[in-house]
This record gives sequence, C-alpha cells and structure tokens, in this order.
Amino acid sequence: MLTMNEVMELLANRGQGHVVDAAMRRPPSDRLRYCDTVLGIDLEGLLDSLDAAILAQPKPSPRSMATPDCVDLENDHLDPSFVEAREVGEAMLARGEVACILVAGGQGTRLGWSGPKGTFPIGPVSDRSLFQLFAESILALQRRFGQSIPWGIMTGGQNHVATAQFFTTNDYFGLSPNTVRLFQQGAVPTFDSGGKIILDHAGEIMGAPDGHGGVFRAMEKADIFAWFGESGAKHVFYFQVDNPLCVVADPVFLGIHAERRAEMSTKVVSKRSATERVGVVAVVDGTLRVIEYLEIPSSVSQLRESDGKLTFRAANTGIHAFSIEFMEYVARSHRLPYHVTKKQLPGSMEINGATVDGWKAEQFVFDALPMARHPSVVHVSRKREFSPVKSSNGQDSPEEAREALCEHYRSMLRSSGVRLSEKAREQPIEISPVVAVDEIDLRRLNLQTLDIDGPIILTHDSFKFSTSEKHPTTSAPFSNPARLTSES
Ligand code: UD2
Repeated sequence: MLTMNEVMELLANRGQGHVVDAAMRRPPSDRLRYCDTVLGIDLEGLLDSLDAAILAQPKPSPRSMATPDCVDLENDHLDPSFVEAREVGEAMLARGEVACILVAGGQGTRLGWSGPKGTFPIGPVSDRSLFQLFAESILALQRRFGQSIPWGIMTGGQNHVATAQFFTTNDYFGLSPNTVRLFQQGAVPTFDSGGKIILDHAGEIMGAPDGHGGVFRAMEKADIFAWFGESGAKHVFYFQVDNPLCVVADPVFLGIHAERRAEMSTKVVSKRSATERVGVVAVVDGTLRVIEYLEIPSSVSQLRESDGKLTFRAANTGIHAFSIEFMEYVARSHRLPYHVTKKQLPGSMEINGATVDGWKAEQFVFDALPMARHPSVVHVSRKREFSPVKSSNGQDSPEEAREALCEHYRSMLRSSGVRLSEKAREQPIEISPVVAVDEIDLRRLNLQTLDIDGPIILTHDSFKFSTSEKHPTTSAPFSNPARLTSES
C-alpha cells in the first residue's frame, strides 16, 4: 500500500492538489486522521475509474457471454441427491467451522425507514425486526448443533451507533454478546461533477460508504479474520440485511460449497423480469462474474430461450459462501474494482441541505467472484429463499416479503405433514426460528393439525401460540402439541 507521501504525490499529480494543501494545513499529528479516506485503498484504481466515468468511456462490450453452470436446487431443496451436501454442511456447523457475516451498512432510503434497515419490523404477526429474525435463526442453529456461530455485522458510519444500541437494548435477542461483533465499513472520498474531491465547509474530505465490497477491508481492519480463526471457523456465510427469507448458514449451500472446494459460492434465483433491478451471474469472456443491473446491456437482459425463459436469469441474491483464506486474500489484494456512479451529493458548502451533482465510488462484494479459482453457483427457489425489502410499496415491498414469509411457514408446515384447516390457511402465520428453522425441526414437534381462526405465531417458550392481532399479548400453552385449535 502507498505511504502518506506517495498518496500526497499521487493526489497532486491527479488534479487533487487542493486536498494536499488542506492536509498540509493540518498539524502533522492530525494528518493520518484527515487522510483516512484516501489511505489504505487502491487510490490509483479509484481515480482511474473516476476518470473513465467522467469521460463516459463505454465499458468494453463482452466478446462472449454465456450462462453459468448451476447446481439446481430450484425445484426441490429436499432433493435426496442433496442429502449428502446437507450432511456435509451440518457436520461443518457441528464442528464449529462456520461463521456469518451480515452486511447492514447501507441506508434504507428507498424504504423510507429512518433507522438502520435491520431494525425494520418484518414479522408477519409479531413485527419482529430483520435483525431479530436473523439472530433467532443463528440462535436456533447454535442450539441444534451445539456450537457457537460467530456473527459479524457490518454497519455504516450513519447507522453504527443505532445498530449497537438496538442489539444491547434487546439483549442480543438471546445470543451471547461475545458471539456478535459489529464493525464499521470504510469510507472513500466523494467527487464533484468535475472530478475534484469534495471538501466540506471545515475543509474535511467528504467521505461516503465504500460499498458492501468494503467488507473485506473492514473485516481485516476490525480483526474479524483473527476472531473467526480463533473460534475455529473455516467458512463464512455472507448475507444481506434486506432479505428476510434468507436461509441463514444454510447447511445444503455450505455443504455444496465445501464438497466443491469452492473459495466462493453464490446463490442465484430466477429473475422475475428482464428489467428487474438485480445483477446477473454470467460467464463473461470466460470468467464467472456478476454484471450489475445498471451495467447489463438491454440486448442481453431481454434475450430469451425457446421456452420463453430469460437466457440470463441467474439473479444475484447477495448470498455467498467464502473460505476465510479467500476473504483474507481479497482483503490484501486490493484488486476489487471501483464502480463510479453519478449521484446527488451534499455540496461542499451545504446550504439548507443543498446537494450537488457529483460522483460516488463503491466496491461490490461479488467482484471477488472472478478472483476465485473454483467458484460455484447454486440456483435456489425464489419463493422459498428470496424476497428482499427494498421499497415501501410495489415490488420488493415489506408487504410482499411478509406474505412470502407466511407462505414459507405454511409450506414448512405442509412439508412436515401438518394439516392446515381452511380457516388456518387464510391466517397470517409466523414460526419463530427458535421453534423451527425448517421442516426437519417442525417434524420433531409432532404437530399434526393446525385449526386456528386468527393470526398464528409459534413462539419459542413451551410452543405457545397466539390467535390475537399483531403483537399477540395472550397466548395459550399447548395442552396437546399434536393438535392446535383455537379452543386449545
Ligand atoms: C443489490 C445487488 C443486486 C441484487 C440485489 C438483491 C448491488 C450493487 N446490487 O442491489 O445485484 O443482488 O441487491 O437484493 O449490490 N450495503 C452495505 N454497505 C454499503 C452498501 C450496501 O452494507 O455501502 C448492504 C446493504 O445494507 C444491503 C446490501 O448491501 O444489505 C445490498 O445493498 P443495496 O440494497 O444498496 O443493493 P441493491 O438493492 O442496489
């Protein structure tokens, strides 16, 4: 990495002399802090990407594009051929070889939610938050496999404190605090429309979050790799905060990842339309990568097979598995490219919140895929595993996600042999992960009939259920776990 003097020289040579002057006006003891957003990053790569964006240099169109080879679990995740993969993944969890990373640094601006997105209430009956849902999934797996699962949560500068308070206020949702670590992602400079680094009215460099691809650098800086290593973890299950259907630390996915000795594996679902705002996984000029939705030519996204299916339909879910060694390699390689996009940014002289046209640079976690020697792609059911909460209404809305959760719980009950009465089928339903994370857990409950005429929630303490409105206050302990009726 560049020394401070080399960074100053580079900035001076690349038209950023105003930053050098500002830094030199700082007392030497303050320069390291002042330059934090330009140190420890691939500054040259960032400035090259900025110049290319400003010159609107067209990205070289791929010479060749092909669809990726996928392990297909879309139709039946319980397919016997994956029993072995599940067993491999469960053995990894039982040996304490799995850690989790959740990226929760972005702002939930499109959702219109003021707090950290993970605090958003998503439980169809309980309104439990996204963070609680994920925490209880991890708690359930820890109990099932008798091993702690270290959980790193990446926050952003704007939501770190609020996220930390949310976990302490909620006692980490039953998790032991020493198995959860929050760490902040890094920041990179923002640029005005002419490509100059923006300084605020105090002469400070205006930084912005460096993208979820900043997770590698942030994990290294926060000693997460050392923490994971000390706990015996060898593999990392990586997921995004906005998808409540994510099967956290999915043993089948982890088993496939390990069986194929993959450094990085990624889950895809079928795109629901040519214009859906998701990246697609494809083989571009012989290399497996994700092409982000803003960078996919419409001629490619519109291509269809003879059966009408989209040719490039492998949608990036943001769910990945990594070997820890590979994550450390990516962190040290400084090879992740920067994606520079035009944004409305707070101006250097923010007057009444005035914003200016500028440029923002981000790194994307999935750009590590081309660096993996043996990547694997697993195609899973969208219905079962993917309903991100992105905007307040329409597609990817909270309502859509809540209904997807209810349908997921109903199908879990059906797959485990439970008969749902006519009226129970219409009710909102929720199963806390600590009661059951999947059909296998549910079968152990020996629950045979569910005949309830109100919102149902199977909570954790002594399998109670509540048939009241939201935030159930009254709940009836089961007299007979096999048969649940409103009269229970
Ligand atoms: C992302 C993917 C898209 C598809 C979609 C699925 C990118 C660029 N695109 O779209 O291909 O997979 O998700 O839902 O990722 N985050 C941080 N720090 C940041 C920025 C984001 O932690 O600086 C987190 C954010 O909290 C969220 C996740 O990364 O958990 C995805 O970020 P997003 O919602 O901005 O990505 P989106 O919806 O543009």
